[in-house]
Amino acid sequence: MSSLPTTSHWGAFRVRPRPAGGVLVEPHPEDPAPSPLLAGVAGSLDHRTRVRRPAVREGWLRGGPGTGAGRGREPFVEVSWERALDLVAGELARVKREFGPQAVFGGSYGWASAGRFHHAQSQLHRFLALFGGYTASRNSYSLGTSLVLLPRVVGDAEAVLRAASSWPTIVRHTRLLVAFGGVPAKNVYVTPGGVTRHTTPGFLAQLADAGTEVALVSPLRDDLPDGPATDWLPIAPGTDTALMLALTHTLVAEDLHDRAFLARCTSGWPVLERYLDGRADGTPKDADWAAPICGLAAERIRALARRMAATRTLVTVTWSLQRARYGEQPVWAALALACALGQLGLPGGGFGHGYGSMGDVGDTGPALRLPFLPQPANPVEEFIPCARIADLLLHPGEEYRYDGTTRRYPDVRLVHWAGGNPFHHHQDLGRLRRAFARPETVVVHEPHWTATARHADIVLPATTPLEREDFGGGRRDTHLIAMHRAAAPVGEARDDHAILAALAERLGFAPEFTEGRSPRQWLEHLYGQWAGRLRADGAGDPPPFDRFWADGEWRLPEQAAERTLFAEFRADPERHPLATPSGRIELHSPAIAALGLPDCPGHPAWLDPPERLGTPAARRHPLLLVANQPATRLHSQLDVGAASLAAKVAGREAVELHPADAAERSIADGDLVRIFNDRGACLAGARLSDRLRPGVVRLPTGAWFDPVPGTEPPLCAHGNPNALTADLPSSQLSQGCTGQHALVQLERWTGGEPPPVTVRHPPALLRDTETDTDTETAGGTSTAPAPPTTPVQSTAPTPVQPTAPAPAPSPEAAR
Ligand code: PGD
Repeated sequence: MSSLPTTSHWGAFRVRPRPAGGVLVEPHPEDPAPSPLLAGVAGSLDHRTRVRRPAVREGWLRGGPGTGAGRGREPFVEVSWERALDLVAGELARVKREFGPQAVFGGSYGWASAGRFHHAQSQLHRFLALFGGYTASRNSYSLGTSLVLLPRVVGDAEAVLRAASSWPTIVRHTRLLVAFGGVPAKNVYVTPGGVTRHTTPGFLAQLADAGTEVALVSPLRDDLPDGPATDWLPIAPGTDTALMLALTHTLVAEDLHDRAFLARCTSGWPVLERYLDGRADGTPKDADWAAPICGLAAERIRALARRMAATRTLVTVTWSLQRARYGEQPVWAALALACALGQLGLPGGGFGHGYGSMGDVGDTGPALRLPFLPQPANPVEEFIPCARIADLLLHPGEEYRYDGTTRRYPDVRLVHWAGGNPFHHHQDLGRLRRAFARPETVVVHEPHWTATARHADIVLPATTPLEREDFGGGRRDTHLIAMHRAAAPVGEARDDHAILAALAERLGFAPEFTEGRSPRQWLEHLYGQWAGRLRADGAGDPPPFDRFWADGEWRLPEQAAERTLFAEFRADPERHPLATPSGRIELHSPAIAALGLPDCPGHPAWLDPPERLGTPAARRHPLLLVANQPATRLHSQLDVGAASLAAKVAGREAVELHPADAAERSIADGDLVRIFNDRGACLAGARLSDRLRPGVVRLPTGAWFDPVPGTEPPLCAHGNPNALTADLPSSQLSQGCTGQHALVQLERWTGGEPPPVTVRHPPALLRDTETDTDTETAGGTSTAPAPPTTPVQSTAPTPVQPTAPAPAPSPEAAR
């Protein structure tokens, strides 16, 4: 059979269905650097951890809403779709009737899958808005801190992120790249919605030929690929702001700063200068001051500042730096450093944010808006910054600050999640477990038995993109890709759209939700609208839908010449002011200062994070864990795929540690280790490496959380770092995620037979005797008392009995 087109967050690819079942995956023919994650696709598709039938937690089925203590601990009962949908519709209706729609949390943060129509959150948000509203969530775990800070200090976060110098410009003009957090090559394969041509790895390789030098400021040498001439400054984690301030101090002390640029294009420099030179607080932020904080020699800091002033320099900051306590500071301080150099707006100079954090930053693809599912306004105004999910559930009614406002957490009774894995993405998972025990009902749509599905009451099996039709593309993508269906849905899985359409039917608003269209008709409709807009704007002439579908893709029109936000502004700040109160880059923000926040003052400042090497907190837990993005999967997605499994050590997630730290603890490469602090613990397999700073250990995110029964705080048998991270906000300004760092201790496992990893098997599943005789009649909303259950599988990790392949559910029939 010929191969079928599709795309994913890790790029476009082609799929060849195999006669005996399953698929073969081939890279897109035009992709110069296909993602290594492609190796994980085929194995994940029909892995035994797929949710095959709707399932209800046993305690909820017996006791109804409000029995949350059993979440994540009890077996599930497999039920028919009709029963599951009746239960969910009944709960949505009950909660709205008794408490109002804001009692439904539908923020449902998460990456879900590529595909413009079947995108899980878009579907859920549309459904809940038509239902009468829901408590939403804002911003992202990726960039929640910068998304609040940047509009205040440069006027527009998106412009900084998307209108940055392109990679070809950097290769051509940048002579020195000072990369705080590096440019981690593993991340550039990923973009929301995907890119068809991964060009960044090629540009990174070209830096070497171009003679661009890189100052890699990171505790991890692997944050920059080998190749370019690299000066590795293995900074102590969480101390970049001190280094940035010291570099800026050196520029000023040695009169290397661009006074004219500071005067013309920034506001508040005199306030920052008083802080830098110590007039404000008695402490000059010079290289001698920063050296012991950062663990770098003072002379090295001064030498770097001089090199920066002598050549075309680009200062870049990865998003990981703001995913930490006081995460605003490194972003703001880097901007100030770039302003002091005076190169903002010059090709290949100035400031950039997110090179190496995502594939589309610096990409040259067209910045076109792709087709999208229309979203009705949410009638409920309540929202939370997404990383405050545990606070929301634990502290209804409590006040908190956000972006200069004081807000109150609503009282949430029902959580409806589709397309995210909070038991992967949130910090302090022991605390999140306590939080998730509180709502009356938790509904999750998931393809896999993730930890989030296991902490739900009602789990609805969702298809993956290979099992449905869609089209997709990412920001800066070169193609719109037709996503053909390549496999029958696994088990009884249904598309999120079909699930929500069936719920809307029960709740009486199906015509508004579906608008009478089948998914294929939606695709044609959205494509047609988009093509019409493009033609009207003179931006392109897409082929008719049928032709696009048959061709499998459409090459998007080339974009106009590169234009960066700061180029126009620099040329004439009077005529092209920024959208800040002063119209300039705010190096001191009177508006932020007026908020009086102790954790985010009015100018970039060194605020000592609670967890860093060498502080009193490090006495008991002396190692600094960096919990960064994984190289072998996307967040928690594809963790059961071949690429991720091949990288496990001792059957667990691999933790990298320096040979000196290993020797101190009698740990050899490949040993099973326990990593712990007061919040929790996890098991991991040791990998020794001298490519990280001594005292630092690296455990990437995304190993499926596997709490050992009866452990409190939890011991994760698999190696999820969020068992260890703190659930603290970056600050009261942005309330962003701070999962990047945690102090830990590490020891060789000596506890005998270690607890097994259970998450690669489904949880204990029971069969609903009512479902066995279910006549599958539609309609009605019932929360009838639970019937008796019979075990089909008593204890994990025995796999559930394979079910006979089910016919593909028809979305139309589900309506
Ligand atoms: P994913 O693993 O992508 O992680 O957190 P996020 O929740 O986005 O979860 C997506 C889920 O959606 C998966 O379980 C997948 O199976 C499911 N899914 C996929 N397709 C579909 C679909 O079509 N329908 C349905 N219903 N479900 C689907 C990521 C988050 O983690 C992010 S963005 C960042 S940047 C954070 N990074 C860190 C960090 O650096 N350090 C720590 N400690 N923690 C972090 N957490 C954050």
